[in-house]
Amino acid sequence: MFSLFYGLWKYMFSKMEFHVLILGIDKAGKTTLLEKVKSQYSILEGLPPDRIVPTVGLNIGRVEVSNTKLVFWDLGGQAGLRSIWEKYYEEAHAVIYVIDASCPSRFEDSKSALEKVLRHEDLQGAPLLILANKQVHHFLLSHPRIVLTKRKILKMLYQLMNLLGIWSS
Ligand SMILES: Nc1nc2c(ncn2[C@@H]2O[C@H](COP(=O)(O)OP(=O)(O)O)[C@@H](O)[C@H]2O)c(=O)[nH]1
Ligand SMILES: [Mg+2]
Repeated sequence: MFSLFYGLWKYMFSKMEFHVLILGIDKAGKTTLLEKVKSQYSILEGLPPDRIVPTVGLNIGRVEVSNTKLVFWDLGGQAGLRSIWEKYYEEAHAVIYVIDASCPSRFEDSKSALEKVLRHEDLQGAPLLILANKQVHHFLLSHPRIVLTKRKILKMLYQLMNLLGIWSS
């Protein structure tokens, strides 16, 4: 009887946990995005942009938003590392696909990597959020800077929570 009540109590009060994959080709801005989300939502400081190095394995970020645990998996995007992505698909609840909007010469590479992601059977039905990163306004072109503002991060997480069915718009 105790275990029945304990199970029910755990079910009612444990926080839901979702796994979110951050994918995209190298240098799209995936790790920068993760660090921004971390600095916004956890007590741990995110890494400043100048201390972010190319990702070889996996970066993990855990945050709590509105009583929900979000676990972000940021994977390396170099061509030789993309075959690892699919190992995470089965356990992923959603995908954020990051594109470097300031680099048209790599759009084709980014597109074909995304098409491969979309074709994979383990991701069928999983929500996809595409982030066109590094959109710099023309008046900022002479002073490129990180444009992932707090407002944009909040908007992105809001959309993600909607896609996951946690909030409805
Ligand atoms: N201007 C600008 N640069 C960015 C932005 N996000 C990332 N970067 C830069 O793009 C480079 C690659 O970023 P990184 O997060 O390592 O990309 P990843 O390989 O996809 O993880 C770094 O020099 C970042 O500082 C952004 O929103 N605006
Ligand atoms: Mg990275």
